[in-house]
Amino acid sequence: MSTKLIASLCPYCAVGCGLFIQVEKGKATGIKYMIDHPTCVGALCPKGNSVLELLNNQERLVYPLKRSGSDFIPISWDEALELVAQGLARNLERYGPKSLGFLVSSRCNNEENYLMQKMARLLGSPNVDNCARLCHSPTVMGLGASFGAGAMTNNLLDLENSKCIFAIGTNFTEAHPIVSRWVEKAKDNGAVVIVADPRITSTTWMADIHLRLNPGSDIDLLRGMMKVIVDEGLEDADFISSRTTGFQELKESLSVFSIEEAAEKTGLDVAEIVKAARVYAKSSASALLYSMGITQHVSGTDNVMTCATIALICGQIGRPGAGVWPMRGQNNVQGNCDVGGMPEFYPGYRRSVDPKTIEFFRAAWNATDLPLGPGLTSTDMNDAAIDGRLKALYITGEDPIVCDANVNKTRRALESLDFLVVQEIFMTPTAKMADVILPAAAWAEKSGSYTSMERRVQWIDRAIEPPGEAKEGVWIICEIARRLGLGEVMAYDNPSQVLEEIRSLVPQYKGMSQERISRVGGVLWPCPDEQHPGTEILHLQRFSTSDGRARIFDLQNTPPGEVTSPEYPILLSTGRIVLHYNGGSMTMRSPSLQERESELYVEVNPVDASNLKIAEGEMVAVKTRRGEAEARAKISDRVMSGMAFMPFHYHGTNLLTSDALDPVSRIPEYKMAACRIESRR
Ligand SMILES: Nc1nc2c(c(=O)[nH]1)N[C@H]1C(S)=C(S)[C@@H](COP(=O)(O)OP(=O)(O)OC[C@H]3O[C@@H](n4cnc5c(=O)[nH]c(N)nc54)[C@H](O)[C@@H]3O)O[C@H]1N2
Ligand SMILES: Nc1nc2c(c(=O)[nH]1)N[C@H]1C(S)=C(S)[C@@H](COP(=O)(O)OP(=O)(O)OC[C@H]3O[C@@H](n4cnc5c(=O)[nH]c(N)nc54)[C@H](O)[C@@H]3O)O[C@H]1N2
Ligand code: SF4
Ligand SMILES: [Mo]
Repeated sequence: MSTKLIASLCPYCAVGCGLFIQVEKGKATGIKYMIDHPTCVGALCPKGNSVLELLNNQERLVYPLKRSGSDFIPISWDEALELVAQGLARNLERYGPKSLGFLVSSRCNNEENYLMQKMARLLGSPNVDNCARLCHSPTVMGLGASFGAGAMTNNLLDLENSKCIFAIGTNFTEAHPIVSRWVEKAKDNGAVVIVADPRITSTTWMADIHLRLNPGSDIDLLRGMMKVIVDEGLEDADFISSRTTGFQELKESLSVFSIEEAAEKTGLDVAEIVKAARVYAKSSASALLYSMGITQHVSGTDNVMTCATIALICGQIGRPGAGVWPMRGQNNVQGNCDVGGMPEFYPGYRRSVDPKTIEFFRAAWNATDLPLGPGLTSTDMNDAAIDGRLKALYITGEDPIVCDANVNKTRRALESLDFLVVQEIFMTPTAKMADVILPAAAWAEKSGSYTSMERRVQWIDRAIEPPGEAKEGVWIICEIARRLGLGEVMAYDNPSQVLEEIRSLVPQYKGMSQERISRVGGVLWPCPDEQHPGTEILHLQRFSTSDGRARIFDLQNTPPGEVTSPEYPILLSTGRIVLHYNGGSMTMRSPSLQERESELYVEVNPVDASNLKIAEGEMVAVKTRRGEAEARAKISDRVMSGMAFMPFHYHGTNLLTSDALDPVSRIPEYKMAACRIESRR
C-alpha cells in the first residue's frame, strides 16, 4: 500500500506553519510534523493539530446550490456558473460596474485572489476588498505612510535576537501561539518582555512588565514613553538625523505634554511608564509587536503610526532583533493585499487612484478600460447596499454575517442586494443568505501559494481531491469570466500560470519561481530576481518611501466612537481565544476544539458581578445600542472593573459591537462598545 507525505501548510493563521499531510489511497489519513520548517520547527498549535477533522468533515459543501424559497436545491455546475454570470451581468447592465462588489478571501491562495480582483476590475468594478479591512488596514495605511511599506519588518525567527520585546495590543500566545517559542527563546537570552494590554491574558503572564492600560489609551502611553525618552536623551540622534524626517515637530509637541498626563489617561503609574520607556529605548535591539488592540479603534491608523514613531526615534528598526512586527491575521491576508485584494491598490501596491496605475494594468491585462480607485471598502459596501448603490456581491471565503461589526446592519445590507453569491467550504450564516452557493476546494485540495505574516511566500501542491463536486477557485473564476466575455484575457489552465503572471506584475515576487517557493520555508519578499535569496529584514539601509527616509508623525489621541453612559455603563471589548478561529465555520466543526470550548461567554470583573448580582456560570443578557446577546457569565479579574470581554467566534457577539469607523482605514472599532449586562434570574 502506498502512503505519501505531501508538504502543506496550516490553513488558519498567518504564522504559516508547515506540516505534512499523509495520504493513503487518495484519502488524508494523518499529519506529520515538519521539523525543518524555519518558523514552526515541527510545532503546531491545537488548531494546526486538528486540520484533518476539516478535510474529512461530513458537513463540507459538495454541490453547487441555488435558493428555492427559504431552502436550497442542488444544481449542476453549468447552471450555477450561468446563474452567477447572469446575476452579475444583469446588474452591470442596469446599474453600471460600480453596482458590483467583490470580497476576496484571505483564506484562499494568491492565485485565486489575484484572479478574482482581476476579474472584478476587468468588469469595471473598483469595489474589491478583503478581511484586512477588519484587522490590518490601519497597518497597510499607517506603516505605509511611516516606512513606505505596510509589512512586518523582520521575520519571526529574528525575535530570538531581541533584547526587549514590547507587545502592545497583541495576545500572541492565543492568536499566534507558535510565536511564543521565539519570544521564550529571547527571554532565555535575557530579553525583557513588556506587554501593554487592558486584560490579563496568557501573553501578559509572559511579561516582565504588564502595562495594564485603559482601553483606547495607547497613543497616550506611547507619547508618555516618548516624553521620557526625549527628556532623558535616550533617542537615537544619529538614526533620527540620517534616516527620518519630522522629529522636530514631535519634540516640540512633547515639550507641552507631561508624563503625569499620560499616567492619568492610561490609568498607569508614572513609574511604570518610565521603566518601560527606558527598557525599550536602551536595549541593544527592541522589537515592537502589535495587533488588534492597536488597530481596531477609530484611531487605528494613528495608533499604528505612533508605534512606528517610537521605534524610529529610538532607532529600533532595520537591524537584527529590532523592528516592528504587525501580527497579521489570516493565513494569506498578507498575500491577498500584495496581489491587489484591496480597493486602494492594484497588485504590487500600485495606488488605484493614480492614472499611471491604470495605464500600466491596461497594457498588462490587454484591457480597454479599468476603474480608477479607490472603490468601496467592505465596511462601506454595507451602506452602499442599504442605500441601493451596490446591487450584486460576490463573497469568497468570508463570513460577514458573523464577523462584521454590528451584524444586524450587515444582514440588512445583504438583504437589500439584488444578487448574492457565496463561494465557501461550509454552509455559513452568510452562505445561508446567498442566491447561489459555490462549493470550493479547501487548501489541501488545490495548488497555490500563500504569504505569511513574515512575508514568507510558500507554494503547496494539492494533497487530495476535493470532496464531491467542489472545485478550486482558479477554475471557478475562469469559468465565470468566460461566461462574462472575458475568456480571452482570463484563460488559465492551472495556478502555475497565474503565479507566472503575478511574478511579472508584482515586483516583490519577481524572483519567486514555483520551484523556489515550493521548498520548505519558501522565500521572503522582496525577491527581485531568481538569484536573490529573499529579504529577512526590511529597511536595512533605506526606507521604502520616495526619498528613502521614514516619517515621524506627531499624533494625539482621539476619543473613541462610543463611550459609556448610565444606561450602558460597561465597556465591552472583544477578541480571540486559542481554540476558535474567527466566525468558527471550521473550528466549531472540529470536535477536538469544539468540545473544549463550546459556547459564548462574557468575562465580568468580580466587583461588577457583585454590583449586578451576577453569579458565576449563569446566563446573562448583554445589551448595546445595536443589539442583544445571551452569554454565560465568567467572573474573572482578567478584565478590569468597568470592562467586559467576549470572544467573537460565536454568533451573538457582533450583534453588539460598534461599527464606528477609523476615518483613514475604515476599520470598525471592535474593541470599544458601551454595554449593559443583566442577570436573567
Ligand atoms: N486562535 C485564534 N487565532 C487567531 C484568530 C482567531 O480567531 N483565533 N484570528 C486571526 C486574525 S484574523 C487576527 S487579525 C489575529 C489577531 O490577533 P490579536 O490582535 O492578538 O487578537 P485579539 O484578541 O483581537 O486582540 C489582542 C489583544 O488586544 C487587547 N486590547 C483590546 N483593546 C486594547 C487597547 O485599547 N489597547 C491595547 N494595548 N490592547 C487592547 C485585547 O485585550 C487582546 O488581548 O489573530 C489571528 N489568529
Ligand atoms: N467582535 C469582533 N469581530 C471581529 C474581530 C474582532 O476582533 N472582534 N476581528 C475581525 C478580523 S481581524 C477579521 S480578519 C474578521 C474575519 O472575518 P472573516 O474573514 O469573515 O472570517 P472567517 O471566519 O475566517 O471567514 C473565512 C471563511 O472562509 C472559509 N474558507 C476557508 N477556506 C476556504 C477556501 O479555501 N475557499 C473558500 N472559498 N472559503 C474558505 C471558511 O469556511 C470561513 O467561513 O473578523 C473580524 N471580526
Ligand atoms: S500558529 Fe497559526 S499557522 Fe501555526 S498551527 Fe497554529 S493556527 Fe496554524
Ligand atoms: Mo484578522
